[in-house]
Amino acid sequence: MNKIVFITGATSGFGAACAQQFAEAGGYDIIINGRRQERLLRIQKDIEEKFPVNVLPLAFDVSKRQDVMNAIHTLPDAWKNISVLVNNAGLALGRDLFEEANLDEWETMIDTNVKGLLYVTKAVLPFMIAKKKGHIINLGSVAAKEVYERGNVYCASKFSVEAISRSMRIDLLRHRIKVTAIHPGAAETEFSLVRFNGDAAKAKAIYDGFKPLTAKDVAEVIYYCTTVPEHVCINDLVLTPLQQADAIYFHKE
Ligand code: NDP
Ligand code: 8X3
Repeated sequence: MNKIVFITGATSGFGAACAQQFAEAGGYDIIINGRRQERLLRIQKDIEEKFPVNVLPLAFDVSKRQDVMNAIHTLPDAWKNISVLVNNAGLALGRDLFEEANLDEWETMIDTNVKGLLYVTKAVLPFMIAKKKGHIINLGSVAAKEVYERGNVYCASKFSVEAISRSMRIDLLRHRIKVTAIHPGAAETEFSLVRFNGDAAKAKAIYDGFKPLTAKDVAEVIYYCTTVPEHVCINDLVLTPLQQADAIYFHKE
């Protein structure tokens, strides 16, 4: 019987690449989440045509508490046996000085990156606690390690993911649940397009002068964290492009 991996934010970027990665590796059926139902259906079809796995599309907005609870509590029984939860759904909106930034954008980042992660985890945890086994993988960022100019609330939301991951790891020790925080540097996905409200030129310029990570690079590392022996937990992992040292220092050519 296949294990089950539940990936939030799987309609694009790291989440979509993770779904492909787990499917390719085999041994997992995959729950994919995102708000865009048509993309979920396309990804389900694509993966199920290529690999002998089952994919369950589960469209909901992670920031809507009741929708999260309804979607997860009403999962068919066979899909409740979740082994790995990848809390990946998230976004940055804007890159503005503190005094100029938009309050609605701040709230959306906090609601999605922090509260969304908490809601999904709270809903999934009882399944893992019942079997005294599970692995929660949270997507932080280099922005969880250093703040940078105009990063303000995005950085704060990722510092929260870092703190939540650390406290989860302590509280869930007794349940034998692993907690891994993954902190990527600059990766070319739809992230910057979303951050700059669809401005493709501005989004592309972020990656000028260096070779960014790809979604596949990050997905391979996430998957790797699930392959270490049962008694081993990778707690915290930072990966950056070769030309990036941390959230601030780049060597651009
Ligand atoms: P993408 O924009 O490519 O993907 C983001 C995913 O999150 C999409 O599938 C989107 O789906 C989903 N999402 C956003 N808001 C919600 C919501 N409210 N409910 C459900 N799903 C949602 O970005 P990345 O793949 O790059 O980012 C994934 C994660 O990695 C994020 O947490 C991001 O902060 C983090 N990260 C990204 C880095 C980068 O440089 N790209 C570096 C470090 C961390 P939909 O729109 O269909 O809802
Ligand atoms: C995304 C990477 O550098 O834009 O978390 O904060 S960065």
